[in-house]
Amino acid sequence: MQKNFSEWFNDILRSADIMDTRYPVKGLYVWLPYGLKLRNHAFFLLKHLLEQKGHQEVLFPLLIPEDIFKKEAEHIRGFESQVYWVTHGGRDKLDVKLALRPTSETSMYPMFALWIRSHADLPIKVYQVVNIFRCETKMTKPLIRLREVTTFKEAHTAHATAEEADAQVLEAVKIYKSFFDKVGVPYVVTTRPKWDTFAGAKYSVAFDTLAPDGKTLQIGTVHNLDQNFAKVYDLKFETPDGKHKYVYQTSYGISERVIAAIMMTHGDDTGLCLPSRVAPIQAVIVPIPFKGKEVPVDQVARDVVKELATSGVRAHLDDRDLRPGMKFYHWERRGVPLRLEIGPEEVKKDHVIAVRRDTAEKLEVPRSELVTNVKRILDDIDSNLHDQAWKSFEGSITEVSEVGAIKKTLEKKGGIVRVPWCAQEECGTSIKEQTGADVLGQELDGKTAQGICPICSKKAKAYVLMAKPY
Ligand code: 5CA
Ligand code: ZN
Repeated sequence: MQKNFSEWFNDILRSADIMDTRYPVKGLYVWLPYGLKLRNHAFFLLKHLLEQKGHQEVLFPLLIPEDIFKKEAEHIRGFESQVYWVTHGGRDKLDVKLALRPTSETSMYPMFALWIRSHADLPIKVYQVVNIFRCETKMTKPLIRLREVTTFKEAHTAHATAEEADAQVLEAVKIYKSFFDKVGVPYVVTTRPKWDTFAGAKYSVAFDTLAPDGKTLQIGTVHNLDQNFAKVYDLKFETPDGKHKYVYQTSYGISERVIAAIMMTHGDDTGLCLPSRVAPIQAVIVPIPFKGKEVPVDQVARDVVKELATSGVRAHLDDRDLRPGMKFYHWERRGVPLRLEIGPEEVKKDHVIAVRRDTAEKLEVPRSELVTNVKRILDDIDSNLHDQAWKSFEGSITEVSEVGAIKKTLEKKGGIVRVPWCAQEECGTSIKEQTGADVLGQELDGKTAQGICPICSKKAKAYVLMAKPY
């Protein structure tokens, strides 16, 4: 899988019923039922975490009038080359072209201006999960680089002070960390260099994980927008002492790229291996009938499914007329975390055989303790997947302090290199140019730097992380 990651990924999308990639428009793909369930479970977790921290869900229109879209100069410079335009309504040319949102700052903030009157209206913390359109020029890839991002969770906030906006960035980082932790996807968090900051933001913080081929994948970003958008969209509020001030804003987003991250982080040569928290089916029950003993086996299998389902486990009975071995393979490929086998022997002994997808371990579970045991094993699978993924992720971060070694490490081993840096932008761009690798940024909670900058030989003030990104 490491060697042929791309092939593995494309293969598994179809054979595990995640997506059909044959839609006749570049960068657009079709979600299949099983994949869509996986997506829904993952985004349900994320929405729940946001709601717990006071974010409220909203839903804005897809179309943005050109004049409004073009108000924030930096933002436009960043997105202009990627915007799809609606120019006609039927046969008639529109007076004002309409942009298909590439992200929603410019559709939301004019409305925020109408909502915000006084300090009592702040903070605003909203989010939506929508489709966005970006005419990406880099090679498109299902789930990873789309032209229609179908699942764009974007949060937008407005605050009275700069400090509150900074604090909001940290809250967002914390929310994203717990989300990625829940699905066992390891990450580094960095402040992006100036040249890679979101269009219109003061600074951007990003989460990156690793693909099996050694390239990094940006799986989420948090931006401090400062007053940049507030000034052009006139987002003012009245302070308690009657002054009028612009608000401070943040925005942060995660897309279905995280589904790709979940798939590639835990998958293996057999197929997917899904954390139970997001698995569409958490336990699949496979009856192993023997001639003449079908009746009790089928009955027990039905009872087991019912018992699990009523106690909140997503259980599925595979009673198709196929050999058990075929069924095993079918569900292993789709990453179902736990398989329960029931044959005549199990009926007689009043237990079931549980087989873990992550370790292939076989366990006997007494019927009397079925539900508690299944739930415990599922939790155990999730924490095992999490720990395994972090272990291998940490092993792919290499400390390097010379230009030659940075290049060599990224070529031979891939992954991420941690480089001491003087904190001057010129040295950052120079490392990038000399190595051909990208600077992810400065680690958010990085250790104090030691050593010297590989470019200017001055004492290091920080570490930068570098990699070859997707
Ligand atoms: N308005 C801000 C915050 S919501 C924004 O648009 N940020 S972003 O451009 O960085 O996008 C947020 C996340 O969406 C990225 O970190 C990346 O994981 C994902 N993303 C961006 N573009 C694509 C794309 N073309 N296909 C799939 N995922 C994407
Ligand atoms: Zn330097």
